[in-house]
Amino acid sequence: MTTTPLQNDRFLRALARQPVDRTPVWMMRQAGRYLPEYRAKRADAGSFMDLCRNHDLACEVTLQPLERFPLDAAILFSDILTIPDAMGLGLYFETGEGPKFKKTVRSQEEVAALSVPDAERDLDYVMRAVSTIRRELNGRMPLIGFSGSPWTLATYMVEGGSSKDFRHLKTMLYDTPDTMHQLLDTLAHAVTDYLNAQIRAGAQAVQIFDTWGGALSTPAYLEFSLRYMEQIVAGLIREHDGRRVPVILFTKNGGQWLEHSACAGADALGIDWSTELSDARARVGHKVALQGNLDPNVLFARPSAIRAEVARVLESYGHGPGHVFNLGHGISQFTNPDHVTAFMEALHDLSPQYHQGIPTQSSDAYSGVK
Ligand code: 1CP
Repeated sequence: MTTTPLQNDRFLRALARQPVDRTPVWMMRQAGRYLPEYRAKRADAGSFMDLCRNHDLACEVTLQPLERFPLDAAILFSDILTIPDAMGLGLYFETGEGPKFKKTVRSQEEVAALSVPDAERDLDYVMRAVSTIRRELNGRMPLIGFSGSPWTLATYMVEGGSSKDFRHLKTMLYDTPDTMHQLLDTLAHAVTDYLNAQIRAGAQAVQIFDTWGGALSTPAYLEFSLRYMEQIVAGLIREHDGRRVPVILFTKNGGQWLEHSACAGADALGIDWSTELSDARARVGHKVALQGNLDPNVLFARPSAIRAEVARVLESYGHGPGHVFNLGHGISQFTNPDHVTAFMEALHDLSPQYHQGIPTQSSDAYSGVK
């Protein structure tokens, strides 16, 4: 694997709460259907999973948004549902619909029959994509690897796809919590192995997506979601190639639990746009960096409105290091790419003032990420 020095390390520095010249940015689903070049590649490939399984194509679509916009990180083009697929559940996507599984996991017997995939063997296409992207990036910027949280993966495995009410999942949680725990423990082992394999293949930071953690009560979030993310974080490779590999936890609609999430051992918390950054920063103190967040639907508005909202988000975090700007949750397929350009321009104009007067090249401050 390449050990080319990083030309742009703003993202890693911000995650380590070290000074930067401007606020780094990446977008959730930055490679996706809003880009005509993505739609063309996807049509060539045949299906979304065909794109993911072909490491050259996965690499090409990962790099597409980086050619258009001055982003500070690449994110692996893949999906969180690769793990349940590797467990034999049979992932498929029907046009215009979300993900679906041929098999579901609902009984104690079905949970007991699951085994943890060997990430390097059963998910080798993901690892090949990671190493290909890393090679092609050639040190331009860092690569983010990712996984779903055990709880979020369980929602899809138990329901057999996306769900509005999590009927089968909540039945399992309240009727047979031991079975639920067994499933989550198996998934926590799978996610740990999977993320460590991505790190060995070249991922320079990893994010755990807990998209459905916000569907839980407070005690259930702590017991069924956060606890397993904590277990994963404790098992992750935290330094690779002489550099810290930061971990970001993102619980959608998890703003009310930040004090708890900040103690899970991660370097940073992703927060969705419904949580105010000023409030989040005051609550987590110096424990973690914060990644967040512009309502992606702001991009439907005119450039002046986009700029005003970027200004508001920057002001909400305020001065000093520890902020990664993120557009989430998920850029809409109907977004005009020119509006993304307007967003980037606003951020590049407005963010440097929040970092002025803070030295960026102190060797002491830099040593943490090397
Ligand atoms: O081309 C297409 O139609 C496929 C749409 C698509 C894309 C572009 C899916 C199906 N997944 C992805 C890529 C993807 N998924 C990335 C790529 C990296 C990037 O460029 O940002 C990432 C990080 C994910 C992660 C993912 N998949 C999550 C967690 C983040 C989130 O959105 O909350 C979840 C929940 C999934 C499941 C999934 N896969 C695809 C869809 C449409 C969904 C969501 C289904 C649902 O809402 O339940």
